[in-house]
Amino acid sequence: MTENTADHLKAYPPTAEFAAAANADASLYDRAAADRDAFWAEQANRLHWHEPFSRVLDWDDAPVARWFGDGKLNVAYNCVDRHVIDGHGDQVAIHWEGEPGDARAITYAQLLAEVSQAANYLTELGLRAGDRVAIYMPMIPEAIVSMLACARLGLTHSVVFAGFSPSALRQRIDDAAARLVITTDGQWRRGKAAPLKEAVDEALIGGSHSVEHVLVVRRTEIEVPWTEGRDLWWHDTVAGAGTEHEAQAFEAEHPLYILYTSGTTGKPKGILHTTGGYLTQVSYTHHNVFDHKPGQDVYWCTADIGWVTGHSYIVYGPLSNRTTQVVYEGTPNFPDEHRHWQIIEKYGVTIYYIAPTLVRTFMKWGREIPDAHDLSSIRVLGSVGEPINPEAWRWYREVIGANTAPIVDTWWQTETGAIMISPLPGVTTAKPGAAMTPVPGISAKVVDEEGNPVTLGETEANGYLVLDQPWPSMLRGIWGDMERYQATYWDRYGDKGWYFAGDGAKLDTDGDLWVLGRVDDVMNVSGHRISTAEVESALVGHSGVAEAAVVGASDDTTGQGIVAFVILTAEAKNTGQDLVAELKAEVSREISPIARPREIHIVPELPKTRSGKIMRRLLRDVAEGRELGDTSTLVDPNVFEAIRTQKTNW
Ligand code: 6R9
Repeated sequence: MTENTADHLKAYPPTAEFAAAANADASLYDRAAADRDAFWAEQANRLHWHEPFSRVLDWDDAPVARWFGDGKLNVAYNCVDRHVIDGHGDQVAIHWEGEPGDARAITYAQLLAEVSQAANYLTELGLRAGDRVAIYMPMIPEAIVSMLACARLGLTHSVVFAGFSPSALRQRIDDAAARLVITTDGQWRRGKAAPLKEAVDEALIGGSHSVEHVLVVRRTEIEVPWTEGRDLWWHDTVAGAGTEHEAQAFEAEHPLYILYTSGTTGKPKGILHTTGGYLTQVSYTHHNVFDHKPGQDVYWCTADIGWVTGHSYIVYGPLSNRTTQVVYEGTPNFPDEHRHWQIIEKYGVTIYYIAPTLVRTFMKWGREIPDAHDLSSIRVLGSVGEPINPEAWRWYREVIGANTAPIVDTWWQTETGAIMISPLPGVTTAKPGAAMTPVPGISAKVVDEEGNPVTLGETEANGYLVLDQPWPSMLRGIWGDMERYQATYWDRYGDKGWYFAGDGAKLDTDGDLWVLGRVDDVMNVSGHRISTAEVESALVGHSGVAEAAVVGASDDTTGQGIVAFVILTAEAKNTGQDLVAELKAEVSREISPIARPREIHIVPELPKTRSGKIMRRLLRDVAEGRELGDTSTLVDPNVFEAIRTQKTNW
């Protein structure tokens, strides 16, 4: 298969100025390679340990690791108290921006007082270390306060995205046997107050054996159903609790949180993370990958706390590094498409971390929108969640980053807990669309079915991404199902002891790593392995295409045939057959004739999960004319009607 070599040739080295002031330098790689344990011990010692550790890694019980196992620490102390004690109590921790336009600036001293109040009240409720707490809240400060209060008390939180249905919530509450649910009366969505407490009540219908109380923050002031004795208002309870609370130390392997992530099929997996190793790696990566400078930068990660990116790069990583950050409650186009750029201007955001799907949405809306704003404060751009196509990468850098800001394309997963593969700004010469190399201290390989390293010759080599060494923020299991943990991640390369990430990847001739997407998104056409992401990238490279999703549909002759769904840009005229022919030719040109789509459907929308991932499984159902599978995690299940009725099949 020929490759789009032009993309590989144009690389973006750091400027001398950025490199000179960067947190990271190339020696990190050497030091990590020379003595991995010593390197991670050094990173762990960026944190405050109530009791120091003597052993770095214990892998005797593989695949369950113990990192810094005999050390003790308190996560919330590290994220809040420490900064106040060091004299930074007046620094703003959170510039919170509500959807309706209300705003709050919360300093580290105020955050400490609020977390202490919540910790005091949760203790009064009888919650004890090890108990589970479900958090089902929109992006408001109390959500972060709740997470930190749990961490402070050694309670294990399970944050459930507030867009999930009552049945999804119930499943998660039951699986973790949560004793408490923290929620809000409602949440703002495009100017309307949508009920949330009501959804909790629905989830608890028929009684839950585990839930004793529901703690409710008032946000929208809508009416809520109320169960006396069980339900409690935050403002009547937490808000009146004492503002002082002494943090106790917990063992480094004490559970911090469970976060559910959907597997390809079946019941969601409760990914379990612990404290010492997790905090070490989120803190270290946030410092080096985003080049974050405490007291100077204004950081904004636009994820929701319902996803791992919110856990690691809104709450634990940034706060452990004394970050001043923006937290925004709403969507990027409320009240209009200028919202993100207004927020960046208002707070002088310097580091901006989003998903590629958002970049492509901004492209669809048109560059005149960001161009109408002063975005000159931005100095680092981040990408996460899916492969970023070179076209979007270049647009992001040029339009949002003034053609100077480095882009860090960060590969990681709910399971890895923290960033694993990414350029380091100021160090790495980045290539559009490549996650590049594992960060110092992390080891990854691209291997074939049998576990042999893919060999680089004249061309690039494709294979599976594996992690061949344990890492500090790795998951410690699937809650309540250690067999599934073993089977999902470790059996595939069981004899080697490698973690199977479920992603395809390629190494280019420089040995740099490109993540191609989930393995089930890699198509096999006439024996050639072609990534859906590569074809999508080629399609989006055409000026008429705003977004594209590609699936492999079964084909009698070739094994799989490539079926593409595209949304056109506002300017592009749907010239029907001509445009489709042109797009097919474009893919042939950009990748190879073997990647030429069998069918291209022009559609008004693409089906996406609430975290912004395209549901290719459902598109495959459409492409193969099957009944649709489970659509419960879609943002808008009606999107399929639109696709079915409007798709034009050439
Ligand atoms: C953090 C997060 C994990 C899956 C992962 C991969 C995809 C994430 C990526 C990327 C290419 C990147 N993914 N980052 N693919 N380049 N920079 O997204 O976690 O929701 O668990 O998803 O997302 O396929 O396996 P999660």
